[in-house]
Amino acid sequence: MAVFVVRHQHPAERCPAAEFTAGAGLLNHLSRPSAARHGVRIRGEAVLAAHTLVMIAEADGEETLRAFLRPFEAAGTVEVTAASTCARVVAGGGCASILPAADREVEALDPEEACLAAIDAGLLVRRAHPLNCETPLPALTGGVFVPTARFYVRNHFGIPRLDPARWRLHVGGLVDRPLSLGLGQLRAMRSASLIVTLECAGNGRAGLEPPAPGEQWGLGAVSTAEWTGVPLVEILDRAGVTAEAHEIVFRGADRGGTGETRDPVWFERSLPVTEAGHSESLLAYAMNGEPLPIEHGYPLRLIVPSWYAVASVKWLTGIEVIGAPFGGFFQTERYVYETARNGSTLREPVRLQRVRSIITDPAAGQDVTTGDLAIRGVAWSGAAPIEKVEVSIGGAPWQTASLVGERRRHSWQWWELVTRIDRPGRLSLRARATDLAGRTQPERPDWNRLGYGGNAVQDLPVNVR
Ligand SMILES: Nc1nc2c(c(=O)[nH]1)N[C@H]1C(S)=C(S)[C@@H](COP(=O)(O)O)O[C@H]1N2
Ligand SMILES: [Mo]
Repeated sequence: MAVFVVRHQHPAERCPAAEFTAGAGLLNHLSRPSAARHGVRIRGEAVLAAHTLVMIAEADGEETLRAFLRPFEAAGTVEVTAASTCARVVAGGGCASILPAADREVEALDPEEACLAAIDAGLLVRRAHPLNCETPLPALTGGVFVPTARFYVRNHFGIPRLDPARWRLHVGGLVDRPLSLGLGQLRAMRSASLIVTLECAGNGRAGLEPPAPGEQWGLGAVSTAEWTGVPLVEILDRAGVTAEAHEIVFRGADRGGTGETRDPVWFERSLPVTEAGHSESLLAYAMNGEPLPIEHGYPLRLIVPSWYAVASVKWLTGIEVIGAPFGGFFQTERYVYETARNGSTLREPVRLQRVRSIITDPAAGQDVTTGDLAIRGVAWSGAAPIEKVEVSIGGAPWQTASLVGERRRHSWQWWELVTRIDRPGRLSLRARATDLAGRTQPERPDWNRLGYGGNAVQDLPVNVR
């Protein structure tokens, strides 16, 4: 549907609204059912004093709308201007631009609709197209899992709309038995469920100084869900990985230009064979007990527990076993810690999630009162479960918080500290997690060119009254 602004004006002496039958007739004509019969949806209307009606309306084209507006043409003038919506121009990159031409081989969700649905669900949109949204921090601790509609969304391209009837997962390369599996076949296989925290390696990038390029994430590019699917090892066993195998490449159905490569690239990532063969990775078709939603990879995605979420390829269509290191764009040009040391550049791929805690309550800048104060949050680490979380209030020595709920290998742990605040003023709350492998959060982020893994201690200001 296209959006139009309509302007109708009539002479004061022939104002139809002043004549009761004509007025009522026009009202009926403008009613929702009547507009719908003409293929028109009226989004809003206003009448200006100078016998002018302004309307925002949707129709599949200008002709449809003009046909509907005929009674107004009879009463005066009608001006129709093609328009856009805020979501559409932001998704397209500005009022003057149109949306980038979609990759014709990949049918994708309408960027405007996807963006509006995310806003309606309460997500914080960081980029409208490709759609990138954070979970608001208070929603991180609302329930055992983050409700699916509020799970953060990270996309590099448009969101592919895959037809489950035609979709297949192809497994090939260095295997004894190439496979082509449909969704029904996968659902009939041995399944497993795991509670896994996904965190984007760029989470917290907005706090880096100097700034690093890429999505300017606050701290909400992290969420936890229960994922259900077929263990990856099951599929690899069926296919029979050969002795020459080195890495396993996972391909998503989404692709696009990068600005740095000549041709569009697929979203593809690899895992070392050793890792894939031992890990608890899942080929997930369900999230929080429901079919995977389209934004999160319908019909099938990889979940690599404890790794930064870039490894968890969505809209999976292919698994290819290769005999050499994979050189794809998202493997070697992105998701790499790049640091300058002694005149040369060190490059190390992003893998396990670094230890981190986030304060979810109170919120940054919130007013709190003197007396008892409960400070709560989540903490996780890819290397090992959380050992402790400490909190420092206004620069005072660290106090140990209590860990709440079950300790799970691949999911965050809730924590809580109830303390007293005696004096009013501006205070800084800080939380620091340490895992059972002895890793702890640094005071300052470990700066790297592309801004990954910045797990420095969060500094959260509150106003005590
Ligand atoms: N096919 C595909 N898979 C993908 C991505 C993508 O853009 N395309 N983004 C990755 C990154 S960087 C992250 S952080 C997670 C985000 O998963 P979510 O959107 O379900 O939260 O998906 C990963 N898998
Ligand atoms: Mo990410």
